[in-house]
Amino acid sequence: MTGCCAAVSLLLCASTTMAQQCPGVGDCRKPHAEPGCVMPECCTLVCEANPLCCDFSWDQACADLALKLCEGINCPAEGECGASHASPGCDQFPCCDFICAIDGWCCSVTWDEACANEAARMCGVSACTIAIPSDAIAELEPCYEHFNDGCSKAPFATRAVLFGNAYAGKFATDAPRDTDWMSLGGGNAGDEVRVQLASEFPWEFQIVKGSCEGPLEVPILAHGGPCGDAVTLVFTVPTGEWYAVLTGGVETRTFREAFTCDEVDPLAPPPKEPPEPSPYGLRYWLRFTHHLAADLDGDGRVDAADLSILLNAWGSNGRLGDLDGNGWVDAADLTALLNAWSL
Ligand SMILES: [Ca+2]
Ligand SMILES: [Ca+2]
Ligand SMILES: [Ca+2]
Ligand SMILES: [Ca+2]
Repeated sequence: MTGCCAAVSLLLCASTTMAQQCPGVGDCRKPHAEPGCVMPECCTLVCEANPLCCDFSWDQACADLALKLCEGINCPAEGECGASHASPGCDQFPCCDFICAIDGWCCSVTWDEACANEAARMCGVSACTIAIPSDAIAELEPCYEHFNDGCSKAPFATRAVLFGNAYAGKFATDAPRDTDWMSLGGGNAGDEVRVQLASEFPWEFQIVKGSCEGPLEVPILAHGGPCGDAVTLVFTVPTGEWYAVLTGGVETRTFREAFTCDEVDPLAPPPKEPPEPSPYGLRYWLRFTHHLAADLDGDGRVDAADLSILLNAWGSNGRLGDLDGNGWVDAADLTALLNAWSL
């Protein structure tokens, strides 16, 4: 026992040495000569139960205690964070802890290629703040509420958006995670849509088609961010019922944890103690613009000039004028053009 313990109570001494020894060195699940072990939370739990593990050495009794008390605490563990390995967890505590918070697979099953890629991309990033356009319309969906989560959360609801306007929103995880579903007013199948998008977190953008009863198809799936200038995505309006959906995620996983709400509503507090704040911000903005498929000369209107182009291409297999994409310019295309006629 160190000298301090002669003068102060054993409890105070134990808590002092615990603070000094956690985290220590050595695997918490295996005995080793040094006091303490490498997983901070597990080390603290074990030493609270048995201060000798932090005073003298991490013996078999301490290792046994760790196996009993530290289930689910897996960081740090053996193996480089940036390389895949069979065992769960990796050797850098903050990185391992963050990746495991958003991707439980990495700490419960195996640190696979996806975990290594997520670590390479997300560990050590610093938060950024994006500039939201001053004319952007606010989402009015508090964190932990689900006002526009489409088929993800009953009752079905979406955010109604119009071409040309900018819309701001926030993404925070909870159970279930936040998904922002948008219904676009206007636009016909075949029209080209551009989406300008910037966010403070890695985003996942989808075009979802069909009804909640199924089948739901995802003809467009894109990922990007965080930070930097707005990117522009281009897609074609599908036929039938469809929605644009924005949420957080990377190619390998969608985010379900670690994006903590930054607003606290006393009437709707978080359902559980939130995890450490995400290294990312929660805000995004986007703007949809569109180009009418039938606007063949691209002047923003469907009128006689476009009709003339279509009639000149009549019967040909040229792409210009083939609005329904069946390979020929014919009566079906003429009907589509007349239906899109600008008033
Ligand atoms: Ca939202
Ligand atoms: Ca939402
Ligand atoms: Ca035109
Ligand atoms: Ca056609």
